[in-house]
Amino acid sequence: MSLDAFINSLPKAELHLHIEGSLEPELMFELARRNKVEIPFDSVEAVRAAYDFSNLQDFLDIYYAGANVLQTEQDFHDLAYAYFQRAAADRVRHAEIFFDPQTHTDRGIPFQVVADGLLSGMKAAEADLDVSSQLILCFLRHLDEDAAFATLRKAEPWLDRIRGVGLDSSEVGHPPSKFKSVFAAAGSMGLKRVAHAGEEGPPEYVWEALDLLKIDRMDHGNRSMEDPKLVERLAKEGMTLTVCPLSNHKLCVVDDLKDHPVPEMLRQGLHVTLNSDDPAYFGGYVNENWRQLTAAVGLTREQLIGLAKNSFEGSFLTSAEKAAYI
Ligand code: ES4
Ligand code: ZN
Repeated sequence: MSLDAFINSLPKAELHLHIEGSLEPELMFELARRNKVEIPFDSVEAVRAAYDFSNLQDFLDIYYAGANVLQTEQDFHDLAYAYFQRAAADRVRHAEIFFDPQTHTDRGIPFQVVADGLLSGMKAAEADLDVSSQLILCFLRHLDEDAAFATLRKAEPWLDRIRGVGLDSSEVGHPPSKFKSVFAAAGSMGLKRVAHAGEEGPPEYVWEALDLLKIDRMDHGNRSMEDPKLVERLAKEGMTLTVCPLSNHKLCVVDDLKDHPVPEMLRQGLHVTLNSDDPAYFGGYVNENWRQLTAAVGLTREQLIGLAKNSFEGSFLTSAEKAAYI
């Protein structure tokens, strides 16, 4: 079996996926038409051509603009279902997906529309495609902690259907410490905690995510590699890192995929998983991330099996549920 076929055949979980980042240009146009929303592009090709980023903020500006076409519960259902169809084709058996409620509530879309639409798409995907999933509510870190608390309050009626909270958006200048209290509140409500850290931000932000936010899983974490003591801590704790190779390349976190830190992370005993982040914007779904990274750095089949195992181990499934996959 070719290496590509081997990657395709491996059952896997996806643990770092922004559902708004799976909005393909074709669906963006369809929703713009359906909802009579203006978008600043003439064609699907023009949208794709605009996806040329030199850093995280460049991308975020376009990503938040794209999300404007999402208006109704049906739109959020369709967005989620389209992602799960692509994921199922990549043999994703379980996905823990991020959503950014503030991106929608701040433009007048009720939390209920977003949450119920996504949950309905997730339920349909589980029934039709046999992909299980959980929701992770992300706070936008460029906004203040009061806004995060207001979002957590809005989410209260849905907390039995939300697995955890996360932290995303512009990292530099918005350290994890800014969200210490809201993460403590979320933890006391029984929610899991994850945070983007060390994508563009320094190793200090990763320390803060561990010590102040008390995260259960680390999103990205690339810049941890600059601090040997931090790497030792992450390895000792068995902390799962949700790494996103094509995202890192598109956002210039790494200049060349050949220089991606995954091989060094594995050598140093880190629990790495491979994920697609915002697949509609970064050029590929999960298997494309696995394939391109493997071609660039030369991962072995044994390493690929380890990465697939890590994806289930690092998930928020119960031990019994994990045992069914691993
Ligand atoms: C994101 Cl790649 C990335 N980093 C931080 N926040 C995000 N939101 C969506 N994609
Ligand atoms: Zn992300």
